[in-house]
Amino acid sequence: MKTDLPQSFRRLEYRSPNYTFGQVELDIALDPARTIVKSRLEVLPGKSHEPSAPLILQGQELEFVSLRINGEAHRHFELTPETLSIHSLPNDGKDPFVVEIICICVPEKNTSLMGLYVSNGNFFTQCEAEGFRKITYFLDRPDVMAKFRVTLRAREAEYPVLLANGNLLTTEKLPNGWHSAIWEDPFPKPSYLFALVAGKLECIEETITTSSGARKLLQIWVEPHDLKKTRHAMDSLIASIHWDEKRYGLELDLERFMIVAVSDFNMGAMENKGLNIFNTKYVLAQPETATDVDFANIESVVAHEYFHNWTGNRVTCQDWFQLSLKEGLTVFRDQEFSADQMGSESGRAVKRIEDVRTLRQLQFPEDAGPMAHPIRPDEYQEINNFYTVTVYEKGAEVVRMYQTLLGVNGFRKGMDLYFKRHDGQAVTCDNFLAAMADANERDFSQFKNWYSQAGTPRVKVEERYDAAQKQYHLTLSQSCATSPGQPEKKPFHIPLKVRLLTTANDHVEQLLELKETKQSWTFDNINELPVLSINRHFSAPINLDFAQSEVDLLRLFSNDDDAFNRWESGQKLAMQMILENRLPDVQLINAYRNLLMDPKLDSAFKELALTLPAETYLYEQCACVDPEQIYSSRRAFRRALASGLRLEWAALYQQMQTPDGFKSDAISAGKRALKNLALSMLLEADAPIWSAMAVNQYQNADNMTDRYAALAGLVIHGVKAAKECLDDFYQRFADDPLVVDKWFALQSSRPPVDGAEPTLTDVYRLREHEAFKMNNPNRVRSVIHAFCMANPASFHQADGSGYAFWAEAVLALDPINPQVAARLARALDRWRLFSQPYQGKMHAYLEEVAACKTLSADVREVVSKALGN
Ligand code: B3K
Ligand code: ZN
Repeated sequence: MKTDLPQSFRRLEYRSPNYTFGQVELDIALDPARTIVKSRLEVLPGKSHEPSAPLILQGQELEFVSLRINGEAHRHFELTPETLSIHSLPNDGKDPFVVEIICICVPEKNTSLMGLYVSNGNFFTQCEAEGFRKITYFLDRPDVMAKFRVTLRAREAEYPVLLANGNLLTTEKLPNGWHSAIWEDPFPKPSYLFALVAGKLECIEETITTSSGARKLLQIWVEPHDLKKTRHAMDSLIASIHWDEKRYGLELDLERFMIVAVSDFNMGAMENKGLNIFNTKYVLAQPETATDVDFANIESVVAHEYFHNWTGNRVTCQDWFQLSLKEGLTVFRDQEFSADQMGSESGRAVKRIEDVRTLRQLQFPEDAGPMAHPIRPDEYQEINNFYTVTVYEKGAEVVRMYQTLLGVNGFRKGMDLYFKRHDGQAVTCDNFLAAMADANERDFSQFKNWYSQAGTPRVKVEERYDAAQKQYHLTLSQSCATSPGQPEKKPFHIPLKVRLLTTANDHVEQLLELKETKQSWTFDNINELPVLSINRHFSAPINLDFAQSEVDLLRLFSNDDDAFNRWESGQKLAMQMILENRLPDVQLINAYRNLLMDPKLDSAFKELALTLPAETYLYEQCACVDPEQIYSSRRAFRRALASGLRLEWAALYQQMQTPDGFKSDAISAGKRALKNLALSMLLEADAPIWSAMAVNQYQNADNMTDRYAALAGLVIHGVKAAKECLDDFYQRFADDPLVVDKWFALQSSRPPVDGAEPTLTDVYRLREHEAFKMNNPNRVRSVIHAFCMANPASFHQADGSGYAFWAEAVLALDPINPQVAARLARALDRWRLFSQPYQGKMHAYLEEVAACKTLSADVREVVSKALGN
């Protein structure tokens, strides 16, 4: 009987496979309308093989042509839309046998961008998590690791370049204008790391020598007109390779490493073995077209994908529930890499602050909402929905906590043991934890709760100072709200860095390990009432419940030697005042002034310290969100900062100029960030006075950071000249899709402006623009996602118009690209947190989407979980 209930996959139902593969040979004749895939699979019985078990291969949207076993046509099989089940295997499948399959797929019709597809006339693949099954029938699961040899064939005039994983063995000219290339990957890999690329591409290349003295060829492949924008990505790749050798002793294991850029891509990039495929957004950069943030993102995504070569590819995941094993660890590695590239201690703090901001803005809401899941989920309906900020960013925080508990050297010992034990294997998060524990002889049994429990823990702080005994008593208690399917939580193992700040400056930082529900510590020889600095450097991903006085917070904001906590205290002060609808008082304005004018502090740090907590983070502090109230209270606070410090902003705007031509280093980027904040603050305070200066910056900038910041200032502050500059911007950059994306995104993410028409009116207009394309994910994200997910003040309208737009967009996108639609579907996750009429309207539109009978599994899971079904 067919049931309409969605299928759930459960972690505890993992079974090792009945069969596995030895050598895999693929022969792929590429044609957009009809690609013929021939596979030859050496099948072996799996470790726990059940005799006479059928061989069940996954396959989707394939046209089956033929099946042979050991060279003979085989007729004992069954086809469903998802599987090919083969019965009557030679000797009940107890001995190795060879399966040969021929099937056909249609890349030009593939708009989901999973499997084999066409973009700008070239072929690309995306196989993680389950895209390989759209190319051929296979054991498409990460614990089946096989050696691949791939023959690619295509018409040479249209597809002169043919790339696949590993090393190029031969190329050959074929009859009728076709040619072929044979690639072999020496390392066994799961199917999700398979990749091929074919088309009219060119590359820049470099040869480098790695630590063992081996020569390696590095290539970055792009469309010919983009070659001039690849230098930064190449430099980032070289820096990543050297960093991994130095920090972890991990060397590049292939003779050749390639990155290819594609403009139609569901996410940022993909770590296919030796053939990384990237969204153009994370490869192409030149100062004229990319901002400082783009440059930094490219560096970190290039590093991330490269680091996967060891953490993900050499050691991979047993099943998809273990995704954080590779993603959390690799994000941690790329964060550490980027921090090291900053070149200074305060630069490291800047990177840490940025990462924590992301965590709080995106992951904390997820962890408190209907899609909350542990970093190692227990259940999913569609794995693509679990490439989440929890698995990635909270996963990285969990890895960071090992390093906090063990020290950098202890962590390295754990990594060494992990590779020694598991190189070439598909393993679990438990294996990683065991390596960390065993290498350091530590008991991490309680630490496992970070893998099994969702939700952001809350740590309550109580303090008491005993002047007579010169003792300071600290009591910490932890709790964690319930999560879907998790009514009770066990206590977490929480590392907290603390320091007691005194005038004598005589207490040093300590690491406390909170393991009980409630635990106390006594500090002796404390000669005066100290100010507590806790969770320094954000040593644990928690919320603090600590009624620290505003006087103490101000002291920390002005003096804490931990730059992260200095920033943190300022954020807390601002947050409290905004939530209470207060404006900054004289003391706070003075503290901001001192910080801004302190010559010892990094400009980038100053910019972060003066940036207010995001609206979505403020929402999470409320029992019942009134989005308009939060927006106006935050905006009023900002306006007060702008006008209270207008002399300083004007002075900084001049001081932070970088007149000697564009430089991309962190110091120069920090100056630009602070200068552009100053510009935005001046416009906030007195737009009519400063708009000419902003227009001037827009017109004369020699780099995109400055040009875009000026344009954004004009648009956001509703300056009349904005329209003309927006038109000019489009004209200038109309042939550069990544810049056109910025143009769209800026307009879609504009907050409400007094007297101007609502942003949504613009968004409807943008959707009709000649350059808008519903099947290009970057373009869709720059218009639709930017409005629904990065513009809370315009999205949440009391008349529900934003939600109506959302529902229509989700339903329109779903048949084209379920992954991109499902991401958008999550915009209403937190509906229960809102006041009326917002809450009721969101609920109604969620129901409307859920009522659609033909939803993809991706969107179905998101909306049904949001509705609590
Ligand atoms: N591993 C890929 C993400 C694949 C997403 C599939 N839906 C990129 C990364 O994390 O490096
Ligand atoms: Zn990754």
